[in-house]
Amino acid sequence: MNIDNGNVTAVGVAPPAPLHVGGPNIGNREAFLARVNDILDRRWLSNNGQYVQEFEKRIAEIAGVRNAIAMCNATVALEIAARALGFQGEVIVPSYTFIATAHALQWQGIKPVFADIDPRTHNICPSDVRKKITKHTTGIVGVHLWGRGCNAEELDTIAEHHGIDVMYDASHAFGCTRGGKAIGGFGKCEVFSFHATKFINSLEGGAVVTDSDELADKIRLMRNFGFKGHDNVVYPGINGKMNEVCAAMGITSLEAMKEIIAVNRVNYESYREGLTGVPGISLIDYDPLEKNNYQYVVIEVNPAVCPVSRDKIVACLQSKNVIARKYFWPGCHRMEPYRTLQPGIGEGLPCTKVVADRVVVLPTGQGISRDQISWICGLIREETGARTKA
Ligand code: T4K
Repeated sequence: MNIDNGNVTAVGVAPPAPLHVGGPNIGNREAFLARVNDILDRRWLSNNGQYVQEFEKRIAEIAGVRNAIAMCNATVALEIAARALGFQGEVIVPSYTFIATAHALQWQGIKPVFADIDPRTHNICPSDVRKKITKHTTGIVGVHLWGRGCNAEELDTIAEHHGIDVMYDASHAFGCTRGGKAIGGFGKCEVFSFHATKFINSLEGGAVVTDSDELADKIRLMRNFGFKGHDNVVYPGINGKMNEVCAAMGITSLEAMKEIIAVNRVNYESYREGLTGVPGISLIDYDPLEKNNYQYVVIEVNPAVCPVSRDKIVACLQSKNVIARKYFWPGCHRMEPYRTLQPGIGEGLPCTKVVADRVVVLPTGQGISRDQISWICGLIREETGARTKA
Protein backbone atom coordinates (compact mmCIF):
# COMPACT_ATOMS: atom_id res chain seq x y z
CA MET A 1 0.00 0.00 0.00
CA ASN A 2 1.37 3.46 -0.92
CA ILE A 3 0.17 6.86 0.16
CA ASP A 4 1.41 9.13 -2.56
CA ASN A 5 0.48 12.83 -2.38
CA GLY A 6 -2.57 11.91 -0.35
CA ASN A 7 -3.71 9.26 -2.88
CA VAL A 8 -4.00 5.77 -1.51
CA THR A 9 -2.85 3.14 -3.98
CA ALA A 10 -2.97 -0.62 -3.65
CA VAL A 11 0.31 -2.33 -4.28
CA GLY A 12 1.31 -5.94 -3.89
CA VAL A 13 0.95 -8.99 -6.04
CA ALA A 14 -1.94 -8.86 -8.48
CA PRO A 15 -3.16 -12.34 -9.39
CA PRO A 16 -2.06 -13.87 -12.70
CA ALA A 17 -5.41 -15.71 -12.75
CA PRO A 18 -8.72 -15.03 -10.96
CA LEU A 19 -8.69 -15.52 -7.20
CA HIS A 20 -11.90 -17.31 -6.32
CA VAL A 21 -13.77 -17.76 -3.09
CA GLY A 22 -13.88 -21.54 -2.98
CA GLY A 23 -10.65 -22.04 -4.91
CA PRO A 24 -9.85 -25.68 -4.02
CA ASN A 25 -7.02 -26.97 -1.81
CA ILE A 26 -5.37 -29.78 -3.73
CA GLY A 27 -3.32 -31.69 -1.13
CA ASN A 28 -0.50 -34.02 -2.14
CA ARG A 29 -0.98 -34.59 -5.86
CA GLU A 30 1.34 -37.63 -6.03
CA ALA A 31 -0.44 -39.32 -3.13
CA PHE A 32 -3.80 -38.73 -4.83
CA LEU A 33 -2.60 -40.00 -8.20
CA ALA A 34 -1.07 -43.09 -6.59
CA ARG A 35 -4.43 -43.84 -5.02
CA VAL A 36 -6.21 -43.37 -8.34
CA ASN A 37 -3.76 -45.80 -9.97
CA ASP A 38 -4.42 -48.28 -7.19
CA ILE A 39 -8.18 -47.94 -7.75
CA LEU A 40 -7.74 -48.59 -11.47
CA ASP A 41 -5.41 -51.53 -10.84
CA ARG A 42 -7.82 -53.16 -8.45
CA ARG A 43 -10.86 -52.46 -10.69
CA TRP A 44 -13.09 -51.43 -7.82
CA LEU A 45 -14.50 -48.00 -8.62
CA SER A 46 -17.58 -47.48 -6.47
CA ASN A 47 -20.16 -49.25 -4.24
CA ASN A 48 -18.67 -49.05 -0.77
CA GLY A 49 -15.06 -49.62 -1.84
CA GLN A 50 -12.03 -49.66 0.41
CA TYR A 51 -11.24 -45.94 0.02
CA VAL A 52 -14.81 -44.97 0.87
CA GLN A 53 -14.63 -47.12 3.98
CA GLU A 54 -11.31 -45.58 4.99
CA PHE A 55 -12.62 -42.06 4.37
CA GLU A 56 -15.70 -42.80 6.49
CA LYS A 57 -13.54 -44.11 9.34
CA ARG A 58 -11.45 -40.95 9.38
CA ILE A 59 -14.47 -38.65 9.16
CA ALA A 60 -16.12 -40.43 12.11
CA GLU A 61 -12.92 -40.12 14.17
CA ILE A 62 -12.62 -36.38 13.55
CA ALA A 63 -16.34 -35.81 14.18
CA GLY A 64 -16.18 -37.89 17.37
CA VAL A 65 -19.07 -40.16 16.37
CA ARG A 66 -19.62 -43.87 15.81
CA ASN A 67 -20.81 -43.66 12.21
CA ALA A 68 -20.03 -41.74 9.03
CA ILE A 69 -21.83 -42.54 5.80
CA ALA A 70 -20.13 -40.99 2.78
CA MET A 71 -22.36 -39.68 0.00
CA CYS A 72 -22.03 -38.28 -3.51
CA ASN A 73 -22.63 -34.75 -2.16
CA ALA A 74 -24.06 -32.98 0.88
CA THR A 75 -27.35 -32.12 -0.80
CA VAL A 76 -28.23 -35.78 -1.29
CA ALA A 77 -26.91 -36.48 2.21
CA LEU A 78 -29.30 -33.84 3.61
CA GLU A 79 -32.21 -35.36 1.66
CA ILE A 80 -31.45 -38.86 2.87
CA ALA A 81 -30.93 -37.72 6.46
CA ALA A 82 -34.21 -35.77 6.52
CA ARG A 83 -36.05 -38.75 5.06
CA ALA A 84 -34.42 -41.20 7.46
CA LEU A 85 -35.61 -39.05 10.36
CA GLY A 86 -39.14 -39.15 8.97
CA PHE A 87 -39.37 -35.41 8.37
CA GLN A 88 -42.53 -34.36 6.53
CA GLY A 89 -45.04 -31.50 6.59
CA GLU A 90 -43.03 -28.50 7.82
CA VAL A 91 -39.40 -28.31 8.87
CA ILE A 92 -37.82 -25.16 10.29
CA VAL A 93 -34.58 -23.94 8.65
CA PRO A 94 -32.74 -20.66 8.51
CA SER A 95 -33.25 -18.66 5.32
CA TYR A 96 -29.68 -17.41 5.57
CA THR A 97 -27.90 -20.47 4.19
CA PHE A 98 -26.91 -22.00 0.87
CA ILE A 99 -30.02 -22.87 -1.12
CA ALA A 100 -29.33 -26.63 -0.84
CA THR A 101 -30.44 -26.66 2.81
CA ALA A 102 -33.95 -25.59 1.80
CA HIS A 103 -34.07 -27.45 -1.51
CA ALA A 104 -33.18 -30.76 0.15
CA LEU A 105 -36.51 -30.48 1.98
CA GLN A 106 -38.62 -28.97 -0.79
CA TRP A 107 -37.41 -31.65 -3.23
CA GLN A 108 -39.16 -34.23 -1.03
CA GLY A 109 -42.37 -32.28 -0.64
CA ILE A 110 -41.46 -30.93 2.80
CA LYS A 111 -42.15 -27.22 3.36
CA PRO A 112 -39.10 -25.34 4.62
CA VAL A 113 -40.35 -22.82 7.18
CA PHE A 114 -37.76 -20.07 7.36
CA ALA A 115 -36.54 -18.81 10.70
CA ASP A 116 -34.54 -15.67 11.26
CA ILE A 117 -30.92 -15.60 12.40
CA ASP A 118 -29.01 -14.08 15.26
CA PRO A 119 -27.21 -11.16 13.57
CA ARG A 120 -24.18 -11.69 15.80
CA THR A 121 -23.58 -15.37 14.98
CA HIS A 122 -25.43 -15.56 11.62
CA ASN A 123 -26.94 -18.81 12.94
CA ILE A 124 -30.60 -19.75 13.35
CA CYS A 125 -32.32 -17.85 16.15
CA PRO A 126 -33.92 -20.24 18.68
CA SER A 127 -36.55 -17.74 19.82
CA ASP A 128 -37.73 -17.31 16.23
CA VAL A 129 -37.76 -21.10 15.81
CA ARG A 130 -40.15 -21.24 18.79
CA LYS A 131 -42.49 -18.79 17.07
CA LYS A 132 -42.53 -20.77 13.85
CA ILE A 133 -43.51 -24.16 15.26
CA THR A 134 -46.97 -25.32 14.21
CA LYS A 135 -48.87 -28.57 14.50
CA HIS A 136 -47.32 -29.55 11.15
CA THR A 137 -43.70 -29.11 12.27
CA THR A 138 -41.75 -32.37 12.29
CA GLY A 139 -38.19 -31.16 12.60
CA ILE A 140 -35.54 -28.45 12.74
CA VAL A 141 -32.45 -28.19 10.55
CA GLY A 142 -29.79 -25.96 12.09
CA VAL A 143 -26.88 -24.77 9.94
CA HIS A 144 -23.46 -24.15 11.52
CA LEU A 145 -22.81 -21.24 9.23
CA TRP A 146 -19.18 -20.41 8.44
CA GLY A 147 -18.25 -23.27 10.80
CA ARG A 148 -19.54 -21.51 13.92
CA GLY A 149 -21.72 -23.90 15.92
CA CYS A 150 -25.45 -23.24 16.31
CA ASN A 151 -27.08 -22.84 19.69
CA ALA A 152 -27.65 -26.60 19.85
CA GLU A 153 -28.66 -26.63 23.51
CA GLU A 154 -31.62 -24.29 22.91
CA LEU A 155 -32.64 -26.11 19.74
CA ASP A 156 -32.57 -29.42 21.63
CA THR A 157 -34.76 -27.98 24.35
CA ILE A 158 -37.31 -26.74 21.82
CA ALA A 159 -37.28 -30.04 19.93
CA GLU A 160 -37.69 -32.09 23.09
CA HIS A 161 -40.59 -29.93 24.23
CA HIS A 162 -42.41 -30.49 20.94
CA GLY A 163 -41.39 -34.13 20.43
CA ILE A 164 -39.55 -33.42 17.18
CA ASP A 165 -35.98 -34.02 15.96
CA VAL A 166 -33.09 -31.70 15.18
CA MET A 167 -30.45 -32.36 12.57
CA TYR A 168 -27.66 -30.11 11.37
CA ASP A 169 -26.32 -28.97 8.07
CA ALA A 170 -22.67 -28.92 9.10
CA SER A 171 -21.42 -28.37 5.55
CA HIS A 172 -19.11 -25.57 6.74
CA ALA A 173 -18.14 -27.04 10.08
CA PHE A 174 -15.97 -30.10 9.56
CA GLY A 175 -13.15 -30.06 12.12
CA CYS A 176 -14.89 -27.43 14.30
CA THR A 177 -16.15 -27.64 17.87
CA ARG A 178 -18.92 -26.11 19.92
CA GLY A 179 -18.31 -25.92 23.67
CA GLY A 180 -15.28 -28.12 23.07
CA LYS A 181 -17.39 -30.91 21.54
CA ALA A 182 -16.71 -31.87 17.93
CA ILE A 183 -19.37 -30.81 15.48
CA GLY A 184 -20.80 -34.03 14.15
CA GLY A 185 -22.20 -35.20 17.46
CA PHE A 186 -25.07 -32.73 17.80
CA GLY A 187 -28.73 -33.49 17.08
CA LYS A 188 -29.85 -36.83 15.63
CA CYS A 189 -27.32 -36.50 12.83
CA GLU A 190 -25.20 -33.97 11.01
CA VAL A 191 -24.20 -33.53 7.39
CA PHE A 192 -20.79 -32.43 6.09
CA SER A 193 -19.96 -31.25 2.60
CA PHE A 194 -16.71 -32.19 0.91
CA HIS A 195 -17.44 -30.25 -2.25
CA ALA A 196 -14.46 -28.93 -4.23
CA THR A 197 -14.95 -25.51 -2.62
CA LYS A 198 -14.74 -26.81 0.95
CA PHE A 199 -11.45 -26.77 2.83
CA ILE A 200 -11.46 -30.57 2.87
CA ASN A 201 -12.69 -31.78 -0.47
CA SER A 202 -13.41 -35.06 -2.18
CA LEU A 203 -14.04 -33.32 -5.55
CA GLU A 204 -17.77 -33.78 -4.89
CA GLY A 205 -18.93 -35.42 -1.70
CA GLY A 206 -20.68 -35.29 1.61
CA ALA A 207 -21.36 -37.45 4.63
CA VAL A 208 -24.00 -38.04 7.26
CA VAL A 209 -22.55 -38.60 10.73
CA THR A 210 -24.42 -39.97 13.71
CA ASP A 211 -23.93 -41.82 16.96
CA SER A 212 -27.05 -43.88 16.35
CA ASP A 213 -26.22 -47.26 14.81
CA GLU A 214 -29.88 -47.78 13.96
CA LEU A 215 -30.12 -44.50 12.05
CA ALA A 216 -26.79 -45.19 10.33
CA ASP A 217 -28.01 -48.62 9.14
CA LYS A 218 -31.14 -47.04 7.71
CA ILE A 219 -29.15 -44.31 5.97
CA ARG A 220 -26.75 -46.88 4.48
CA LEU A 221 -29.73 -48.76 3.02
CA MET A 222 -31.22 -45.57 1.64
CA ARG A 223 -27.90 -44.60 0.05
CA ASN A 224 -27.79 -47.85 -1.92
CA PHE A 225 -31.29 -48.33 -3.39
CA GLY A 226 -32.44 -50.10 -0.22
CA PHE A 227 -30.29 -53.19 -0.86
CA LYS A 228 -29.66 -55.41 2.15
CA GLY A 229 -27.27 -57.92 0.60
CA HIS A 230 -27.52 -59.27 -2.93
CA ASP A 231 -31.00 -59.61 -4.46
CA ASN A 232 -32.75 -58.29 -1.37
CA VAL A 233 -34.27 -54.82 -1.40
CA VAL A 234 -35.94 -53.86 1.86
CA TYR A 235 -36.42 -50.16 1.37
CA PRO A 236 -37.20 -47.64 -1.41
CA GLY A 237 -33.69 -46.19 -1.51
CA ILE A 238 -31.84 -43.94 -3.88
CA ASN A 239 -28.27 -43.81 -5.21
CA GLY A 240 -26.30 -41.52 -2.91
CA LYS A 241 -23.00 -43.41 -3.07
CA MET A 242 -19.57 -41.82 -3.12
CA ASN A 243 -17.15 -43.29 -5.66
CA GLU A 244 -13.59 -44.41 -4.97
CA VAL A 245 -11.81 -41.55 -6.75
CA CYS A 246 -13.74 -39.02 -4.67
CA ALA A 247 -12.88 -40.92 -1.50
CA ALA A 248 -9.21 -41.03 -2.55
CA MET A 249 -9.27 -37.25 -2.94
CA GLY A 250 -11.03 -36.92 0.42
CA ILE A 251 -8.39 -39.01 2.20
CA THR A 252 -5.59 -37.06 0.49
CA SER A 253 -7.26 -33.83 1.56
CA LEU A 254 -7.61 -35.06 5.16
CA GLU A 255 -3.89 -35.80 5.25
CA ALA A 256 -3.31 -32.08 4.65
CA MET A 257 -6.01 -30.93 7.08
CA LYS A 258 -3.71 -29.44 9.74
CA GLU A 259 -1.69 -27.62 7.13
CA ILE A 260 -4.79 -26.24 5.37
CA ILE A 261 -6.28 -24.97 8.63
CA ALA A 262 -2.96 -23.33 9.53
CA VAL A 263 -2.90 -21.57 6.14
CA ASN A 264 -6.54 -20.52 6.50
CA ARG A 265 -5.82 -19.12 9.92
CA VAL A 266 -2.82 -17.11 8.74
CA ASN A 267 -4.91 -15.83 5.81
CA TYR A 268 -7.70 -14.84 8.18
CA GLU A 269 -5.27 -12.96 10.45
CA SER A 270 -3.70 -11.27 7.41
CA TYR A 271 -7.10 -10.01 6.30
CA ARG A 272 -7.79 -8.82 9.84
CA GLU A 273 -4.56 -6.88 9.90
CA GLY A 274 -5.04 -5.52 6.38
CA LEU A 275 -8.57 -4.32 7.01
CA THR A 276 -8.10 -2.85 10.48
CA GLY A 277 -9.44 0.67 10.66
CA VAL A 278 -11.46 0.58 7.43
CA PRO A 279 -14.63 2.41 8.43
CA GLY A 280 -17.74 0.23 8.48
CA ILE A 281 -15.93 -3.02 7.63
CA SER A 282 -15.61 -5.79 10.18
CA LEU A 283 -14.39 -9.34 9.93
CA ILE A 284 -16.53 -12.00 11.63
CA ASP A 285 -14.89 -13.58 14.69
CA TYR A 286 -14.06 -17.19 15.40
CA ASP A 287 -14.04 -18.14 19.08
CA PRO A 288 -10.38 -18.81 19.96
CA LEU A 289 -11.51 -21.33 22.60
CA GLU A 290 -13.06 -23.54 19.91
CA LYS A 291 -11.47 -25.49 17.08
CA ASN A 292 -12.16 -23.60 13.85
CA ASN A 293 -11.33 -24.40 10.24
CA TYR A 294 -11.23 -20.72 9.18
CA GLN A 295 -12.40 -21.71 5.71
CA TYR A 296 -14.52 -18.61 5.26
CA VAL A 297 -13.18 -15.08 5.49
CA VAL A 298 -16.37 -13.10 5.94
CA ILE A 299 -16.60 -9.33 6.18
CA GLU A 300 -19.64 -7.25 6.97
CA VAL A 301 -20.05 -3.85 5.38
CA ASN A 302 -22.10 -1.56 7.60
CA PRO A 303 -23.92 0.85 5.26
CA ALA A 304 -24.35 3.44 8.02
CA VAL A 305 -20.59 3.79 8.43
CA CYS A 306 -18.83 2.58 5.28
CA PRO A 307 -18.49 5.31 2.64
CA VAL A 308 -19.19 2.86 -0.20
CA SER A 309 -21.80 0.16 -0.59
CA ARG A 310 -21.21 -3.56 -0.19
CA ASP A 311 -22.14 -4.10 -3.83
CA LYS A 312 -19.63 -1.50 -4.98
CA ILE A 313 -16.87 -3.22 -3.03
CA VAL A 314 -17.77 -6.59 -4.60
CA ALA A 315 -17.91 -5.04 -8.09
CA CYS A 316 -14.53 -3.37 -7.55
CA LEU A 317 -12.92 -6.64 -6.42
CA GLN A 318 -14.47 -8.66 -9.23
CA SER A 319 -13.30 -6.11 -11.81
CA LYS A 320 -9.77 -6.84 -10.57
CA ASN A 321 -10.19 -10.62 -10.87
CA VAL A 322 -10.89 -11.14 -7.16
CA ILE A 323 -14.06 -13.21 -7.26
CA ALA A 324 -15.51 -12.20 -3.88
CA ARG A 325 -19.05 -13.46 -3.18
CA LYS A 326 -22.21 -12.11 -1.54
CA TYR A 327 -23.03 -15.41 0.20
CA PHE A 328 -25.93 -16.09 0.94
CA TRP A 329 -27.69 -13.09 -0.50
CA PRO A 330 -30.59 -12.56 -0.83
CA GLY A 331 -31.62 -15.43 1.49
CA CYS A 332 -33.43 -18.60 0.43
CA HIS A 333 -36.85 -17.05 0.98
CA ARG A 334 -36.14 -14.56 -1.79
CA MET A 335 -35.29 -17.30 -4.31
CA GLU A 336 -37.66 -19.56 -6.23
CA PRO A 337 -39.82 -21.42 -5.48
CA TYR A 338 -40.01 -19.95 -1.99
CA ARG A 339 -40.65 -16.31 -2.88
CA THR A 340 -43.66 -17.43 -4.95
CA LEU A 341 -44.90 -20.13 -2.59
CA GLN A 342 -44.41 -18.08 0.57
CA PRO A 343 -44.97 -14.41 -0.39
CA GLY A 344 -44.50 -11.90 2.43
CA ILE A 345 -42.37 -14.30 4.45
CA GLY A 346 -39.46 -11.83 4.46
CA GLU A 347 -41.31 -9.53 6.85
CA GLY A 348 -40.60 -12.04 9.59
CA LEU A 349 -36.89 -12.26 8.77
CA PRO A 350 -35.45 -8.79 9.47
CA CYS A 351 -32.00 -9.95 10.65
CA THR A 352 -31.62 -12.22 7.62
CA LYS A 353 -32.07 -9.18 5.39
CA VAL A 354 -29.64 -7.02 7.34
CA VAL A 355 -26.91 -9.66 7.33
CA ALA A 356 -27.48 -10.82 3.73
CA ASP A 357 -27.16 -7.20 2.57
CA ARG A 358 -23.85 -6.74 4.41
CA VAL A 359 -21.77 -9.87 3.87
CA VAL A 360 -18.87 -10.30 1.48
CA VAL A 361 -16.84 -13.52 1.44
CA LEU A 362 -13.19 -13.14 0.41
CA PRO A 363 -10.84 -15.71 -1.17
CA THR A 364 -8.69 -17.86 1.10
CA GLY A 365 -7.12 -21.33 1.17
CA GLN A 366 -3.85 -22.63 -0.19
CA GLY A 367 -4.26 -20.93 -3.57
CA ILE A 368 -3.72 -17.39 -2.31
CA SER A 369 -0.53 -15.77 -1.00
CA ARG A 370 -0.14 -13.29 1.84
CA ASP A 371 0.98 -10.68 -0.65
CA GLN A 372 -2.17 -11.20 -2.67
CA ILE A 373 -4.24 -10.81 0.51
CA SER A 374 -2.44 -7.61 1.27
CA TRP A 375 -3.16 -6.42 -2.27
CA ILE A 376 -6.89 -7.30 -1.87
CA CYS A 377 -7.01 -5.38 1.41
CA GLY A 378 -5.33 -2.49 -0.41
CA LEU A 379 -8.07 -2.56 -3.06
CA ILE A 380 -10.73 -2.40 -0.37
CA ARG A 381 -8.93 0.45 1.43
CA GLU A 382 -8.57 2.30 -1.85
CA GLU A 383 -12.23 1.82 -2.75
CA THR A 384 -13.37 3.02 0.67
CA GLY A 385 -10.84 5.84 0.81
CA ALA A 386 -9.34 4.43 4.01
CA ARG A 387 -5.82 5.52 4.79
CA THR A 388 -3.38 2.85 5.77
CA LYS A 389 -0.85 2.37 8.52
CA ALA A 390 2.69 3.15 7.35
N1 T4K B 1 -25.35 -26.60 2.83
C1 T4K B 1 -24.51 -25.55 2.87
C2 T4K B 1 -24.58 -24.63 4.04
C3 T4K B 1 -23.60 -25.33 1.83
O1 T4K B 1 -22.78 -24.26 1.87
C4 T4K B 1 -23.57 -26.24 0.76
C5 T4K B 1 -22.66 -26.03 -0.35
C6 T4K B 1 -24.45 -27.34 0.77
C7 T4K B 1 -25.33 -27.48 1.83
C8 T4K B 1 -24.47 -28.35 -0.33
O2 T4K B 1 -23.24 -29.04 -0.43
P1 T4K B 1 -22.90 -29.90 -1.78
O3 T4K B 1 -24.15 -30.62 -2.19
O4 T4K B 1 -22.42 -28.93 -2.81
O5 T4K B 1 -21.83 -30.85 -1.28
C9 T4K B 1 -20.61 -23.32 -4.09
C10 T4K B 1 -20.54 -24.83 -3.95
O6 T4K B 1 -20.91 -25.45 -5.18
C11 T4K B 1 -21.39 -25.36 -2.84
O7 T4K B 1 -20.97 -26.70 -2.59
C12 T4K B 1 -21.17 -24.55 -1.56
N2 T4K B 1 -22.07 -24.93 -0.51
C13 T4K B 1 -21.40 -23.08 -1.85
C14 T4K B 1 -21.16 -22.24 -0.63
O8 T4K B 1 -20.48 -22.67 -2.86
P2 T4K B 1 -21.75 -21.77 -5.82
O9 T4K B 1 -23.11 -21.70 -6.40
O10 T4K B 1 -21.21 -20.54 -5.19
O11 T4K B 1 -20.73 -22.39 -6.87
P3 T4K B 1 -19.79 -21.72 -7.95
O12 T4K B 1 -19.82 -22.59 -9.15
O13 T4K B 1 -20.13 -20.29 -8.11
O14 T4K B 1 -18.34 -21.90 -7.31
C15 T4K B 1 -17.97 -21.17 -6.18
C16 T4K B 1 -16.60 -20.56 -6.39
O15 T4K B 1 -15.60 -21.56 -6.30
C17 T4K B 1 -16.42 -19.86 -7.71
O16 T4K B 1 -15.90 -18.57 -7.47
C18 T4K B 1 -15.44 -20.71 -8.47
C19 T4K B 1 -14.69 -21.48 -7.40
N3 T4K B 1 -14.34 -22.83 -7.83
C20 T4K B 1 -15.31 -23.77 -7.88
C21 T4K B 1 -15.01 -25.06 -8.25
C22 T4K B 1 -16.08 -26.12 -8.31
C23 T4K B 1 -13.04 -23.12 -8.16
O17 T4K B 1 -12.16 -22.21 -8.13
N4 T4K B 1 -12.72 -24.41 -8.52
C24 T4K B 1 -13.66 -25.40 -8.59
O18 T4K B 1 -13.31 -26.55 -8.88
O19 T4K B 1 -21.79 -22.94 -4.73
